[in-house]
Amino acid sequence: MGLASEMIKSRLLFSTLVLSLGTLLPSSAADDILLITSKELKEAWLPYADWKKKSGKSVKIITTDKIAQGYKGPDIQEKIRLCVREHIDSNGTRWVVLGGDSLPGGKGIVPDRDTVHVNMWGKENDIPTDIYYLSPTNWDADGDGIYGEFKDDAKAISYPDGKTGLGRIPVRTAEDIAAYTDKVISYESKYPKGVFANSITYTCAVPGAYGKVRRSWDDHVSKVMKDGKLSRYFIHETPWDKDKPGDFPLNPTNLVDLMNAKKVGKFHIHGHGLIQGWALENHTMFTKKDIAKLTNKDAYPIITTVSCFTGHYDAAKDPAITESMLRAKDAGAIAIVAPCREGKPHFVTPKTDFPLMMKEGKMDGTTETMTLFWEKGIGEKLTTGEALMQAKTTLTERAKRSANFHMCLCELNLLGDPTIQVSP
Ligand SMILES: [Ca+2]
Ligand SMILES: [Ca+2]
Repeated sequence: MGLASEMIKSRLLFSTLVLSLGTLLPSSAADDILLITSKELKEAWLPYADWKKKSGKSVKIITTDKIAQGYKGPDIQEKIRLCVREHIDSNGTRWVVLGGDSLPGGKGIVPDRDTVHVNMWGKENDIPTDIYYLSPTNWDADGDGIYGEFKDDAKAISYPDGKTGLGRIPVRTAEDIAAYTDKVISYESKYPKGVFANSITYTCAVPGAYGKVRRSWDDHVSKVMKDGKLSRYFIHETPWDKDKPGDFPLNPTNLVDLMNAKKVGKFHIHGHGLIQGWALENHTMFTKKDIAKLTNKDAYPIITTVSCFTGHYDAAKDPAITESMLRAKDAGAIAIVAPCREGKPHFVTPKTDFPLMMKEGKMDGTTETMTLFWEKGIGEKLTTGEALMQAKTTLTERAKRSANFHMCLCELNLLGDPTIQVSP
């Protein structure tokens, strides 16, 4: 046996050893972060990966065409799921970043998995469900190619276990990635201390929702933000009212000023919305033209919002307002939890729960998910991706019992970096 074959033999032995020890190795040998993107955008993600490595997290970037070649499945989404699971199970992956936007019909940079849900308007076939990618099971128990059917696929649906953080950064170009990476580096190295870190503003443009929005803070988030500064920016009440209650209107100009003042690091935006914006007071709408007025460099808030369609990242029409907030250079937001479609109040028993929401402020599934996101993220010092996944873990039992909650867990995606702290 020659020297070369001896070397090959010992290398083989070594790789077998590494493979078998894979799960026991320290995190430096694991892929802490798995980032999935297209072949074209891989290079643009390298500075992001370098930054994460500097802060002690190992990163593996894998492209969708490598995944398409390396895994077996009926479509690219199933192959992505298998790839993600392999990394979680064998390489110790703790965060999964879907590094690109999606388009209808399994297209886009990192296509989403559409799941089917029956809503009050009939069948809705296309709820983009990023948690599918964490699932050990394939969400199509009856094998009909329709995913996530509440009854027929129940055996193959699994919700996040909270151990792996997941998020999608819905970028389209190398410029988007560079702008977003700058914001991540700023967030992790120059996070404003003091009032920005300790402030949360709840905006509410729908009087019928005041009750549950109040209780989100009073009964929950206030418990983990003990010295936190709360502001309620409701149509009929703000801390900035002068002569009479509500005379400081909840409109785009005032919201832009509030973000530019760099004094609030956490927002919950409650009210109606469309793909292009948040509906505010007096039929005004916060849109891309307002984002152009943002100058909140180095003070990027995290936002949760229940407003319909604001998280509709997977549409042919692009960008959604949340995408504009994330892609904005030197301005906007760092992470957003938003509904991709109607964002309706989800209840297990709507008949009795809905009146309770109106009367006592009982929180619906959407408001509860976002409240849990803040509670866990702040209280347990989690990253955004971990906080949202753990919120969903908490609601799993209800999702198994109720098609409404099943939809709730599917339609609320994290847009933004899942590896950053909710409260640095
Ligand atoms: Ca099915
Ligand atoms: Ca999009």
